Amino acid sequence: NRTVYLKDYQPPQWLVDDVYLDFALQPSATEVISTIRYRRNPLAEQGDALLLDGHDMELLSIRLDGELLMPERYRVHAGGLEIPAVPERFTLEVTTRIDPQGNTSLDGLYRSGGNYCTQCEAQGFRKITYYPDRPDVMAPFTVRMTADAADNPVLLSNGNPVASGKLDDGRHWAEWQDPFAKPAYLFALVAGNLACVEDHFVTASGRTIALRIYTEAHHIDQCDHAMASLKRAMRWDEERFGLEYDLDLFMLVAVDDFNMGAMENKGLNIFNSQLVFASPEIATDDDYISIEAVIGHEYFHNWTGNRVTCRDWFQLSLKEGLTVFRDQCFTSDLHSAAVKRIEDVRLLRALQFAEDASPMAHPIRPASYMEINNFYTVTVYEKGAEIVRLYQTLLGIDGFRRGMDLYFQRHDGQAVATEDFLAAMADANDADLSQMQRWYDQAGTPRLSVRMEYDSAAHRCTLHVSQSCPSTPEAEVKQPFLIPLALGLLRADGTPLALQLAGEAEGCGSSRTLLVTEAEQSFTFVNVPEAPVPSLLRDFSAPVILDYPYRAEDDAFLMAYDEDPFNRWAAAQRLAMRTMLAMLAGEAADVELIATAFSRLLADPDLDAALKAEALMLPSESEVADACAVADPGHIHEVREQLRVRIATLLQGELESTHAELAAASGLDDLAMQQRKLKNVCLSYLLTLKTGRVIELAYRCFLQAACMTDQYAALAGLASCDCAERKLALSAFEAQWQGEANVMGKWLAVQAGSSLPDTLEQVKQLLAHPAFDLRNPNKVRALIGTFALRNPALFHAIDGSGYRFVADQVLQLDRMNPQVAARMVRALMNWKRLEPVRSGLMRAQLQRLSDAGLSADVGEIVSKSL
Ligand code: B3K
Ligand code: ZN
Repeated sequence: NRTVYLKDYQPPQWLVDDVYLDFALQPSATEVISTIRYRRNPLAEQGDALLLDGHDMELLSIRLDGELLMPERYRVHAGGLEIPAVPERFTLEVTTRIDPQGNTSLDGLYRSGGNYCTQCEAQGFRKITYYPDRPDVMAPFTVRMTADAADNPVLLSNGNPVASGKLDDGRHWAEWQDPFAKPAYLFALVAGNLACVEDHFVTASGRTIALRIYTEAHHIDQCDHAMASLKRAMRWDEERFGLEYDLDLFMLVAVDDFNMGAMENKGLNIFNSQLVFASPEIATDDDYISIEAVIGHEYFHNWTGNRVTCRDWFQLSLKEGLTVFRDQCFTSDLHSAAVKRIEDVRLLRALQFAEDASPMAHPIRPASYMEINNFYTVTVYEKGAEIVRLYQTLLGIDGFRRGMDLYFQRHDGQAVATEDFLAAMADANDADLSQMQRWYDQAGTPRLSVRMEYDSAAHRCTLHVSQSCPSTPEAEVKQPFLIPLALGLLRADGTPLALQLAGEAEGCGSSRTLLVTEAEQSFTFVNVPEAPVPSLLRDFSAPVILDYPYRAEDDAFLMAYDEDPFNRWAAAQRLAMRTMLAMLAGEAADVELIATAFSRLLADPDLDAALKAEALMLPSESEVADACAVADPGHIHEVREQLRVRIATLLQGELESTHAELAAASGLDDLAMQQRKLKNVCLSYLLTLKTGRVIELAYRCFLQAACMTDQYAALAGLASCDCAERKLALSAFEAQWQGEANVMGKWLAVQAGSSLPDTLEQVKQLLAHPAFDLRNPNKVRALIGTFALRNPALFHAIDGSGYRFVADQVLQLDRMNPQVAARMVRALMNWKRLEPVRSGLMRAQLQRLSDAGLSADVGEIVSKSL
């Protein structure tokens, strides 16, 4: 398979004036006529050949300016179509035949639940017609479709409906026009039997926008939360960024078969139904928050992605990092900012830091790829969002806004590169941000080491800061990054010190941000009356690993007194990590200290319930594995469980009383959600005791649950207990929810995530259960994905059974859906980091895969891992 390089970028040879698409929709044989006006790009190299992308289609005919081309006038090869001689300007009419029903890759035009839908990002449009399928070719689209009227009463595409009508053969047609020039990856078509909820939004300038959510009729009453979220997102983008919606109609369609979360097609977002449907009975509090966040995310893409798009796919983070940052701010403004920050950082540390340390490590702007779909990663998305956040940390909220305003002023309607974003931020603020470029070009997680030196005679405190970054596939040696280091200094009584750097006239504030720009630097604070405890990297001011020689007592102290809620959480995580690493090394671990610190947190009247819950959740097994030079996943699981049992034993009384006090939390407001979160963390600790009494408690919670949050938490807890109540709860849940596909996904996931020894056997049996379907990505993620990626103890079984199972599934899946298979195969990437026995077993499965015929998607990951 071919590697594509950023350095080889060339502007497009041909530009498109407009696109007219005509679809004759039939499940297994859809004919597409594309009529496209091309003109030579004056800025590109000369040459008379027209090269178009396209595959997986049957080519029926080509007309150039009306003339039918005989086969000797063009060449069709594996990746596309070449017409050696074309004039300066011409109209090309291409007719292709495609098979939506047979399209199991869910990329291009396919069928879901008997309806037609599309997914074109990144390169699905080339499976619909021949086209220069690259984001820097932008054009206005007009789309006409005809379909059987009884099966497909609803016919949708981007933009505005312009005409429709009936035909005599039971078919009907509709025509849509999108006035905004767009790349082909934003094209969408939906046709089928769909119900619709309708609402409207009045923009800041007074325009009324029609809002429609389409779904199968029996889900129509589960769309209220999605609609309310959409309206909140529209309002928020106006208020925070001055950005208004630009068409008169905004449509959102929910489908069950979808490779990712959702897609921002212009005016016609298509969503995985999991991220639309909600009611307290079927969706957890976390689901509610993610639905709101993803609806926001796709809506925000209308400006960051659609109006200003990417020049090429190496620039993916230009739209994704920025849009994730925007959706993070949206959630943070609407709910608890501290909790949102903690959850985002938890995810970044658990998944992105691991990716940075894996064979697939890449910068947020990769320099090369084999399969672009493999680069929709936590690095491009979540680390990308952290890098956008750096601008805001450096420039302030207002400075960041000035940069955004300039970015849109300069680039509206263009396809641009990450350098253009950097330049807009710098120019709007008259700032030199050139060092920021390194965050785009260098992969790896920098380590920031800080050492403190206190001079008691001079009352000076010096922080010696150094940064380093490990080698990653793209580069051995790294240049220093620009790292904002937010910090405070605490006195022994827990109060903050006023911070005054040497050379400054007076102290100002108790929190400030130092700029680390070099490999080694020192910062001296004066008027420091006693040796302080530093609170470093407040609010996670940069995506780095902090290294400071904190003692366990310092962590317990910061947990209790830090002004920065994020750092109270970070101290709790560090204390827990330290305890687990000591246990792993067979050293004495001070469990009393951590239990006392947790107990103090639980009793703190000033701390909200969600922050308590976050602090009580120990770092995950994979985070512990990342902290070990060589990981033994079995031992890590044992140690983490042991620590949970010991904490639960010491705090049983408090956990029970907190659980009881919060039992009545009801409703969907933030307070109730926070209380349920803490309540269920308490329950999960209590369940580690596995006594009849706690099992009974959990089963009662399951039976009496008034919402999915509580029902699911109790079920997930029981799923890891070998008891009669486990079976009862699982079958009751199944009986109650067999009609709700997405809820059955949760039922599969709790079983795949169970720590009971026969979990793999259960998972294998569930493959044959009617609730499972290998063609449905949600079900694959729920069952196979949970086992492979979120159940390290059993996935890493010492006999290699977990690895073999996942490799088996990847092989099967790869034949139908390479994108989903490529997600699963990532579980097998990190054999080099494991102890020798598992390492060999995992590598053998990779080798076995490599010897089989693989898709480009899976092939890239396997070859880079071996
Ligand atoms: N832009 C899409 C992701 C497309 C993934 C293609 N393999 C969803 C999003 O990030 O908003
Ligand atoms: Zn996105």
